[in-house]
Amino acid sequence: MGLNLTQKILKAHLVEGNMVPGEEIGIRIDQTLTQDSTGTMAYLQFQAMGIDRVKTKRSVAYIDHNMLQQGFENADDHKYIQTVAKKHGIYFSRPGNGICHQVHLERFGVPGETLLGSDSHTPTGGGLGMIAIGAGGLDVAVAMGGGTYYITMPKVVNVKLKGKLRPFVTAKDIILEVLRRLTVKGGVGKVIEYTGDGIKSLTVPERATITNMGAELGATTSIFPSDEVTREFLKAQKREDVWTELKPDEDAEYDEVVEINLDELEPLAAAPHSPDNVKKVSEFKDVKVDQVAIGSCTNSSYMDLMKVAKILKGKTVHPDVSLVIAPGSKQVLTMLAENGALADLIAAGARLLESGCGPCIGMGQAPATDAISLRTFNRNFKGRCGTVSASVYLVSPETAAISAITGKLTDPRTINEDISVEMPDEFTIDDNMIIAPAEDPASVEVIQGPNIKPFPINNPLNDMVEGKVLIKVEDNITTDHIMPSNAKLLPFRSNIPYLAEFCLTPCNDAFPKRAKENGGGFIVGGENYGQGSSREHAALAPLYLGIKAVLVKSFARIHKANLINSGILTLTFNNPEDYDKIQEFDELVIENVIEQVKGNTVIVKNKTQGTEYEMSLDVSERERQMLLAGGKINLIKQQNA
Ligand code: MIC
Ligand code: SF4
Repeated sequence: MGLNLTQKILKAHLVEGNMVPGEEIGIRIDQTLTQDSTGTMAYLQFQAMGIDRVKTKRSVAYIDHNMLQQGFENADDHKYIQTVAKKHGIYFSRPGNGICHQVHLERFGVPGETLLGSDSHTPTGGGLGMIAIGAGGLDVAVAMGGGTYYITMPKVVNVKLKGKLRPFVTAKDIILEVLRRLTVKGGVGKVIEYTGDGIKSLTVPERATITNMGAELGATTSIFPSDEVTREFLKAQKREDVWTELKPDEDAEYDEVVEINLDELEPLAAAPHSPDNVKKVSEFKDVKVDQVAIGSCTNSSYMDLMKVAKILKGKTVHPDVSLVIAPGSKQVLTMLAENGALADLIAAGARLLESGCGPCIGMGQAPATDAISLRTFNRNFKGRCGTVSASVYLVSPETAAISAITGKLTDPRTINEDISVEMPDEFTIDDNMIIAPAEDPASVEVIQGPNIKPFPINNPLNDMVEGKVLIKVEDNITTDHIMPSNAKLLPFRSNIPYLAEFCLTPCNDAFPKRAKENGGGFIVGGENYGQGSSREHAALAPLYLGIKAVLVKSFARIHKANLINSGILTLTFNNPEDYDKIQEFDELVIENVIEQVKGNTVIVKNKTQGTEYEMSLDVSERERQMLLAGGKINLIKQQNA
């Protein structure tokens, strides 16, 4: 039987385990990336491991998230990351150089290699034919030290793209269509592999838009083959030497097949407040728009912004709309400046932001009360933009640009001009904002300013775990609920005690206080608990607050791994009715935990209701050891001793 591309790359990197879907495998990681809002933790953890120099082929530290510097905090973090990177063999991409995923695609990604990033949109690299996976900072730290990365061997879903997109229908609409069909939990435990004659007409940045937003499916990653289109892109980046052809075997098998006919697609939009709440743009009537934001790791490439510039050229932004644009990288911004497109954007009234995540993570540009914001981004969770009452729609750059002019959500097919853009033969290349690691590490002093606080570490598991249900939440709770991030909180990503004060507050303001008053306890959740970001702060803050176990209907992949890395029990209800019966403030107890953790079923007693729940502990042998030890760091220390 032939192999699909996912299986081929995983096989070439397999260190442990059998490639049977559902079983744990260990893979070798070639490259890592971090960004600043998860990076400080990752490097503190890397330093705690006592390894001098990274053992990967390439590790890069980006500064792109926490760019507002209202106080010393973000600047402290930047300085720490810059110095720690220099000392330990990591390339450093300075603030202003661009969004990690965009820059990595341009300058570092290599087809067929594995990439582990402390950011959930790391799968952007799948657009180049990489197995690129998002993970918590600690997993990335271990990979930097040469350690194996463990995942559940995924099922592979083949999305066959047929035909060709019609004008004004875009790569964004393809991934929105996949989200419409599979939903935000449809990708859990799966890799989405794209094939079919339709991929030939998609450039690498367009493919990267699709693999990027595959994160919203909950998928382990998404991947395209590496073909002539990939070679052209790498050649234009003066990196043709890293190109290899990669494709599935002719007789490759897949666990599921989804077919999309590109000729039939229309411009789509994800309505508030979930990326899978997708409808045709033409179905929305009179959605009056207050803000349009263009950029993010999904849609900020040269090609995207050139199309936006063509639509805006000679026009003026609607008087009721604030249009903000954040180019994906210095390369993109330079090229727009060189060819005059930047002037067209400015002349039309766009507000230019520096190259970075910006409004996507609520770093400024929060919309007005009850405002409607159209964004080319990937997540529209309630409150993520910084304004809880705002409604965010996710759209393509073309839909965003035309809507900025008309003032309402508008189908871009109403444009009568040709806005096609050719892929450049050569991008403008200047890596002067990337700093290479030191030749002489001993000469580098790591500067750790006062914003950087130690991270919490759990204790080995007690034989009896008890406490109250401190909160009960519904399905699809995101890490933006568990550990909110906005311009006010992001500066404290290196300060867990402070962040913990805001843990789960979008669901219930009282949660941190309850946790403290009760000396910790339990969290109860519904399906797909912890979807979204890779931030391990969503596990470290509960750990700091004394959370011992999280009881849910199902988990999202990265958050579950982060909880286990922190030594927090991850239990799922065997009988979904038990979720309905359990109440906030119920007193729970798990007896003989040390013995129970060795098996797959854990009995949780509800002392208040006099009942008990049969729950699954669906973890690998290695993860059981971690839970017993009180987390990954304790286990590593035990093993080293
Ligand atoms: C996001 O898009 O939510 C982030 C901010 O990039 C996160 C990382 C973080 O929380 O720092 C992600 O996607 O992993
Ligand atoms: Fe940055 Fe937004 Fe991409 Fe996250 S999703 S990496 S915040 S641009």
